[in-house]
Amino acid sequence: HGPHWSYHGDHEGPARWAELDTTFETCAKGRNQSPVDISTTVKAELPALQFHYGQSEPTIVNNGHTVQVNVAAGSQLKVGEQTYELLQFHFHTPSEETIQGKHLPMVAHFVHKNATGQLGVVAVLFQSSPTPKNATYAPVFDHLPRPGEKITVDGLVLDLAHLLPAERGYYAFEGSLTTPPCSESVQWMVLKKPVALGHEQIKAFRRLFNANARPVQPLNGRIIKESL
Ligand code: SG4
Ligand code: ZN
Repeated sequence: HGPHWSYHGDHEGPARWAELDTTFETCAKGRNQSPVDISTTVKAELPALQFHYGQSEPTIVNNGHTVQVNVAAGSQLKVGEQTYELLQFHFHTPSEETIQGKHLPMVAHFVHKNATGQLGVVAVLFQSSPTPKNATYAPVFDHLPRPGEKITVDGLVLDLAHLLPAERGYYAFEGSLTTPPCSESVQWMVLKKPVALGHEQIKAFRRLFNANARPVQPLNGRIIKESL
């Protein structure tokens, strides 16, 4: 682990990340940073997102910045010629990416890597549902670890494919990690259709992380493509 950074305060907050360590300088100098606001888009014939997700007995980790769910190897995402392997997913509240300037209450980022080591992140936005629980996400939200804790639950199996919305329309753009070291060349795919997450589940996450979202970053001429 490197230097300490956080989402709050004048010393370690997002505006200071680049000053905390030389390896974090991209957080300030990068021209293709994430997250971004999604408002002006260009409609384009984007390749379909083909999720070949399986089931996994996950490990749930609280790394102090988020709750992250590490999944077993073997779940893939195919986009055009690219094949990505799913590594993990994790959460932010409110959503890091905004739609027409507005945050959703939460987002999950599904982090994938291709054979050349390039990252592709799929964002699943959450809206709050009056129903207390989304059953598919319940295995995670019923076992939220405390900071520094790592949990595996015997017999707990996540059906990864069901974590995604049925509709696969998406926005695509180039970006970065939204945390230090803010490395670029990350391919971002934001699913347009939000998933309903139970208000109790959102509350449970917010008890751990009051807010863990980096502010939106300038597009600097980047174009956001939107699937037809
Ligand atoms: C979260 O802090 C994850 O726990 C990190 O995962 C992740 O970094 C980081 O977010 C940035 O990812 O989709 N928000 S993001 O841009 O995946 C990486 C780990 O530290 C490298 C493994
Ligand atoms: Zn993230």
